[in-house]
Amino acid sequence: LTCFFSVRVFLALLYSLCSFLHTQKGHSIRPPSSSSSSSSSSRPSSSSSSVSDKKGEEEGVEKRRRLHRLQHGQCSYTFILPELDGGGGSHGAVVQRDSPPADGEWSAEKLKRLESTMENNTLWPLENSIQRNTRREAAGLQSHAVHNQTATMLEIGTNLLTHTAEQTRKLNVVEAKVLNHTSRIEIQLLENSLSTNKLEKELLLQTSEIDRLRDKNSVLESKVRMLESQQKGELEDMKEEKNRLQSVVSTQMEAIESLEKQLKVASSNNTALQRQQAQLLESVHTLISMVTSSPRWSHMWKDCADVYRSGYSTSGLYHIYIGNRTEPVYCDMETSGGGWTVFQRRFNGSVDFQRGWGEYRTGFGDVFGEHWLGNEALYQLSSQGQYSLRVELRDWEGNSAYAQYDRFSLTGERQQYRVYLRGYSGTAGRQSSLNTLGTGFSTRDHDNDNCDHCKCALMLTGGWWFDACGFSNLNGIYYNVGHNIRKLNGIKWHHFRGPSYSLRSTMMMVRPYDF
Ligand SMILES: *[C@@H]1O[C@H](CO)[C@@H](O)[C@H](O)[C@H]1NC(C)=O
Ligand SMILES: *[C@@H]1O[C@H](CO)[C@@H](O)[C@H](O)[C@H]1NC(C)=O
Ligand SMILES: *[C@@H]1O[C@H](CO)[C@@H](O)[C@H](O)[C@H]1NC(C)=O
Ligand SMILES: *[C@@H]1O[C@H](CO)[C@@H](O)[C@H](O)[C@H]1NC(C)=O
Ligand SMILES: *[C@@H]1O[C@H](CO)[C@@H](O)[C@H](O)[C@H]1NC(C)=O
Ligand SMILES: *[C@@H]1O[C@H](CO)[C@@H](O)[C@H](O)[C@H]1NC(C)=O
Ligand SMILES: [Ca+2]
Repeated sequence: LTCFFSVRVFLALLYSLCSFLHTQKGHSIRPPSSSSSSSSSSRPSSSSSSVSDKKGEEEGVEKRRRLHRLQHGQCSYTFILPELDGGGGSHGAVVQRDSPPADGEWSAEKLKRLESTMENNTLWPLENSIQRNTRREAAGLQSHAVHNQTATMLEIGTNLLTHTAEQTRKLNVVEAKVLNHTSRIEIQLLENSLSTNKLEKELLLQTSEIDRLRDKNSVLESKVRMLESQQKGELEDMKEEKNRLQSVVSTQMEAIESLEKQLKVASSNNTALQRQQAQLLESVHTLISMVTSSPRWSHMWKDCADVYRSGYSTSGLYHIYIGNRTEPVYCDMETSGGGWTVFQRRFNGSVDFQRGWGEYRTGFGDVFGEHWLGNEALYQLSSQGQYSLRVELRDWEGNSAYAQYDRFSLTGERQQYRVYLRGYSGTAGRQSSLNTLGTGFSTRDHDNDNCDHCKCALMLTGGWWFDACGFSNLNGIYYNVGHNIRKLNGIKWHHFRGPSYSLRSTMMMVRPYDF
C-alpha cells in the first residue's frame, strides 16, 4: 500500500513536470550522460537529498528515453521519462506520452484511471498554478527557474512520501505493539485464570483438609474429655483409697502406741517377774546348799544302791556318777529289795537293737523305755566293786522268771567286754543260759564268739556274749505275740522257754554284791 501510494504521488508529480517541460519548448532538462549517475549533488535543482539514487539510462540515441529509479525504504520506483524533442504543446499529448505502449507493465486502462484521478485530485491545481506562474513569468523566466521549481516540487513530493511512509511504518509498529501487548495481556489473563483455578482447587483441597482435621480434632477432644472424666473418677477413687489407707494407718499407729504402752507395762511386769525369778533362784540355791550339806543328798552316787541308800525307794530315773561324768540310769527299787542299776530293758520293741560295736559300747535307746546302757558304762560301774547280776524275764503267756548271779564282772574293751559269772540261782531254768566262763561280747562287726566258723551276731542278730552260739540272746529281734514262736533270732533264754521262743520283756541289772 505504501509503495502504491508513493507511486501515485510520484506519477502525479512527474506528470505535472512533463507537461510543464513540454510547454517550455527549447529547454531541456536532459543532463549529459556522463553526469547522470551522480547528478544529485552537482545539480540541486533536479532532486533533493531524499532522492538518493537517480539513474538516467539512454537505451538508444533515437528513442532518448530516461529511466529514473528511486529507492525509498523497501520500495524502489523506476520512472521512464520520454524524450523532449518531438514536441506537441497540448495536455493530451502529455498523457499519451506518459503512457508509452512500449512499457508493458502498466495496462492502458489502469493508467488512464490513474491519470484521471491524478488530474482531479492533485495535478490540476498544481498544473494550474504552474501554468499560471509559467504564463506570468514565461517570457522572463530562465531555464534556471524551471529547474529550481522542478527540484522544489520533487523535494516536496519526496518529503511527503517520506513522511507518509514514516507515518505508516510508525502506525504499523504501534499496531504490532498494541497487538503484542494485547496478546501478552491475554496470555497473562489466561495464566492468571489458570493460576486462579489452581488456587481455587488448592483452596478447596485445603478446606476439605481443614474440615477433616476439624472432625479429627473434635473426635480427639471428645476422647480427651472422656479420658479426663475417667481420670477424674480414678483420681477420686484413689483419693478415697488414700483416705482409707490414712485412716487405717492412723488406727494402726494408735494400735502400735497402745501396744507400746502394753509393752512398757509388760516389761515392767517382766522386771517384776525377773525379780521374782531371782528370789526363786536364791531360795533354790539355799535349798541346794541345804541338800549338799546333808549326806543323803550327795551327788556322788556311784550306783542305784547308793541312791537307794540315800532314801529313794521309788523306781525311776536317777543320775549317778560313772567315771568322771553324770549318767542317767533307771533304778529298780522294788525287785528283791531294790537298789538295782538297770543296764538293759525291753518290753515293746520300740527300740532297734540291731546295732554295731560302737553303739553297744556307748549305749542307745531311752532310759525311761527300752535301752542299752552301754558296755563302757557297765564296765566302769561294775569295776567299782563286787556286783551281782539279775535277769528278769517275762513271756507272752504272763509267766515271769529270773536268773541271778552272785558275782558279775566285766573286762574292758580291750578284752572284748568279757563277762564272768558265778553263783547262779533263779527260776529261769535249772542252769544258766548264759555262758559263765568268760565269753567276749560280739556284734555284727566284732566277732568275739566261740564259734570258729560262724558269726553268731550275724545269725542271731544284736550284740551279746555269744558262746557258739550259746543258749541265750536277750538283744535279738523283738517279735510280737503270735510271731514269737520258732524264731531262732528272737529274744531267747533257752532254759526258760526253749531255743526258738521270743520273750515279751526282759531286764538286766546289777547291784553290789554286799547290798
Ligand atoms: C474530474 O473532475 C471533473 C470536474 O472537475 C469531473 O467531471 C470528472 O468526473 C472527474 N473525474 C474523476 C475521475 O473524478
Ligand atoms: C529558486 O526559487 C526560489 C524562490 O522560489 C529562490 O529563492 C531561489 O533563489 C531560486 N534559486 C535559484 C538558483 O535561482
Ligand atoms: C512482543 O514484544 C517482545 C519484546 O518487547 C518480544 O520479545 C515478543 O516476541 C513480542 N511478541 C509478539 C507476539 O510479537
Ligand atoms: C502386771 O502385774 C500386775 C501385778 O504385778 C498385774 O495386776 C497385771 O495384770 C500385770 N499385767 C500384765 C499385762 O501381765
Ligand atoms: C577322771 O578325771 C581324772 C582327773 O580329772 C582322771 O585322772 C581320770 O582318769 C578320769 N577318769 C575317767 C574314768 O575318765
Ligand atoms: C514303748 O514304750 C515306750 C515307753 O513306755 C513308749 O514311749 C513307746 O511308745 C512304746 N512303743 C510301742 C510301740 O508301744
Ligand atoms: Ca566266730
